[in-house]
Amino acid sequence: MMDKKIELLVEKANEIRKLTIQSVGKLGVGHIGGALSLCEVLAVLYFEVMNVDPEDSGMENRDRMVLSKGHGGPALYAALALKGFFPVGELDTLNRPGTRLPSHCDRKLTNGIDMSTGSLGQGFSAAVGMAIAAEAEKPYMYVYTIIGDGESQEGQIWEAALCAASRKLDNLIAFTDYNKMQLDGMTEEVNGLEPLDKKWDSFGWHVQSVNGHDIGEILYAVDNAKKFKGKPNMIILNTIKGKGGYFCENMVASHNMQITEENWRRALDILDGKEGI
Ligand SMILES: Cc1ncc(C[n+]2csc(CCOP(=O)(O)OP(=O)(O)O)c2C)c(N)n1
Ligand SMILES: [Mg+2]
Repeated sequence: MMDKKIELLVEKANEIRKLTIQSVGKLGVGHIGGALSLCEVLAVLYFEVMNVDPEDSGMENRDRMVLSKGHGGPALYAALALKGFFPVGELDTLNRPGTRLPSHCDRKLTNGIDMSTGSLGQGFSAAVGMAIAAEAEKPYMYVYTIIGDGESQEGQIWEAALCAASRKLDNLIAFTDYNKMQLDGMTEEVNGLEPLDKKWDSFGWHVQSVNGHDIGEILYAVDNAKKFKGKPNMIILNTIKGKGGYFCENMVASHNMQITEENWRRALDILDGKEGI
């Protein structure tokens, strides 16, 4: 029998996935692939792990989260809305004029967003900076951050990685969304990262590698990371770009694609078990 906690988180990930497909689908275009690979980790972070309070989104002692691959914003917005940071109905304003939910994260616009991101590499550096500040002032706080695999080709990622390791930032828990695809191709063909786990290890990080769509594995890895002292943590999430969207799953073209009404409505039916693929 599935553990009750895991069952609930699987359900949350499913809700995040459906709301992401719906909001990007209603807009008709967007970064659907790299949003859908994040649903499970966001469910774990926002519905189990992180100390955040939607009633007091600026609370001093909250954990911080930086979605460094800021184009995954739509999935993060779905998680924040479900958590209660703003009404779920507001997701329908995604990336429209006057919205508080632009396609890339903006901390000045959106309740619950800790860092503005979109320029690849920068969010990760900001997260390292937050962890340095937290270490000095708030030893109980954790900083979580998610980078992409294509994003990992940025030199800035590795500068920040060096800094975090040299300062032994064990309050930093980073994830790589290792969906093996970037904007215009397979990551290994564009500028390969393998062996990715060994690279992080040799940079002085505590590394774990899990199935990024398995809630139990993610939970276990975060728990391990919290117990580990003396090194920053990298959890490599082996994921599938476009996971759960029949029209975009495992497709490079899912990076930023047009979506028809039939696409998104049918995808929701399939996820609800009303129809086969
Ligand atoms: C500095 C910088 N260069 C280029 C881009 C354009 N860009 C946005 S997403 C992306 C691909 C990122 O790939 P990956 O990190 O694998 O994310 P995924 O698409 O898998 O979510 C690129 C090149 C950017 N946002 N910032
Ligand atoms: Mg990728």
